[in-house]
Amino acid sequence: MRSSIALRFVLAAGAAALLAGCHSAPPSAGRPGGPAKRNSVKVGFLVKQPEEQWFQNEWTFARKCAADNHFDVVTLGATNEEQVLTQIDNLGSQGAQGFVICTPNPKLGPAIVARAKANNLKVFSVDDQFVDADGKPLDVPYMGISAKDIGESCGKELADQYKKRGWTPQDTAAIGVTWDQLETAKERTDGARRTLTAAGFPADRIYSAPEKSTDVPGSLDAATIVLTQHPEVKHWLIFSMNDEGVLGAVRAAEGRGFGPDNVVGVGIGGTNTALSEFQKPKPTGFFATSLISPKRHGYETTEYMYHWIKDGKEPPKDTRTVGIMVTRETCEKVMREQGLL
Ligand code: FCA
Repeated sequence: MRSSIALRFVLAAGAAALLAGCHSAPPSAGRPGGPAKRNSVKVGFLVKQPEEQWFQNEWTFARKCAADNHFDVVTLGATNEEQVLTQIDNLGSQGAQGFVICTPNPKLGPAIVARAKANNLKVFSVDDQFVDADGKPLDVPYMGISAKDIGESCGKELADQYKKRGWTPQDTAAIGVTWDQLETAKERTDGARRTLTAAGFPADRIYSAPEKSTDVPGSLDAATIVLTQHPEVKHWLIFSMNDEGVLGAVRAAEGRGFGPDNVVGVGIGGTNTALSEFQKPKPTGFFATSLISPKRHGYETTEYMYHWIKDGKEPPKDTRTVGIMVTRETCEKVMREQGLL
């Protein structure tokens, strides 16, 4: 419990620092004889959780895109409605012409679109899709992960390990750390549940652990409740919407004496978060993750916005990116192949 509070404090302090220092422009790309001339395009990149590695990676690739194309990008944290609307006004008054955003709440979509229009800014949504009051997706360009397929691949990986290890339904259960209020999150965990049960794992042995925040402490708290309720379980399978959701549950299980021999966690995310877990001297219960692409979600979305502003070329309406399952053995190699290292 105490470590959970300490972790929350560190994360909150990190988030505050990021929010405070978030106005950044990319360095000019160098060329012999001096920096390349910047053009007048300025793009914002707003994210809902600036302390999360995924979003920092998106920013890194957004900045790279701006440096490569000699325009300005402004990376901003916007964790609630007030911040989102204020940041949009800020971008407008700074002379930006558009922004990419992972909204803190998809239902803010209509308000974001209205505020962008008032400031004469184009909008591209990334990761979490805008919805209207009835939950219907808005007609705004979007790039997200193929949430259903990726979730299903996590369930398949868990089922394969469950069978390979010869575990039985009597002494095995699964924890699904869930965040059902977000469609892309629900699609992922529903997908994992579906393939796990289709492979023969009993549905009534899959326990939901709804988290109160989508970070490691939120997942740790949610998973602890399930672990406490089921002291009879000997082996645990763990899935969630992202690596943080799986890591929190793996840490909670470790706190109760479960290690890599009796825990299999399969995350979604990859990159630095998973890699640092895989690079620990000894394996942990965090067994695998579906590596998704902050490069596509950061670089490509920013590039779409750039061409929309500069050349009037509208971005595709709906782009879904794939995941690649990686483990301790393959993560670094695949990251290298994908241009992530
Ligand atoms: C959502 C999640 C992030 C990441 C992204 C692709 O925004 O909150 O962790 O998985 O989708």
